[in-house]
Amino acid sequence: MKLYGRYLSPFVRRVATTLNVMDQPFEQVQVAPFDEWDKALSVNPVVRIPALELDDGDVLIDSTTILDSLDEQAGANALVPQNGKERRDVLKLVAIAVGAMEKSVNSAYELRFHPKEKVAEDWVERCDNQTVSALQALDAHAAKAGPDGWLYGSSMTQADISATVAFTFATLARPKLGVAEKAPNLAKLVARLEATDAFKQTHPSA
Ligand SMILES: N[C@@H](CCC(=O)N[C@@H](CS)C(=O)NCC(=O)O)C(=O)O
Repeated sequence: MKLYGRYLSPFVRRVATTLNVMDQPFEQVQVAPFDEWDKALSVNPVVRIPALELDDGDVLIDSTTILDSLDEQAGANALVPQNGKERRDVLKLVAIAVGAMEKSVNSAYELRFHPKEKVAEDWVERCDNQTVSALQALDAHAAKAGPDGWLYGSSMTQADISATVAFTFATLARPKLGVAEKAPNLAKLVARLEATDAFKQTHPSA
């Protein structure tokens, strides 16, 4: 399999980390969508990353779709429960984590693509507040889970992977938010997971 994208993208990173957790070997193909239009377009008509090329040549796009497909292949080892309330609950936590990613990406894009005098400060502030609100909601689950626990249930789910990636991205993209102080329980879970090989190999600084 080939994973197109960079680990600075939280959407790419959650796919890469999931592949590692599932022991699925893959080759990373670096693509910077803002600098390499044609390369990104060659795998995704929306010109975004991630894209995952399967061994049969099929190309999947969008991290949610890719993760759904990996879970389907994993069967009983899927990282989202297959049905019922468990599935709904985990998907809600994942949606909160992905929301945090989207909002910190929005802030970062606003600051990157507008000259300082044209930055919509109120939009950046709203996105930052949404990032913090989402991470604090995950923090409440981490508090209940305790030091060795998981955001949901008794083993790792996609909620833990996506929450960790969202948190680390927010610390890098929006350091002024001080998310480690605002979500201290989540910070402990993140420290635990970022110390494992599956996460170390996909850290944006790796
Ligand atoms: N919903 C998509 C979001 C992907 C996304 O926004 N990727 C960013 C990188 S962080 C990108 O490719 N941005 C380029 C653009 O939007 O033009 C997913 O989950 O994969």
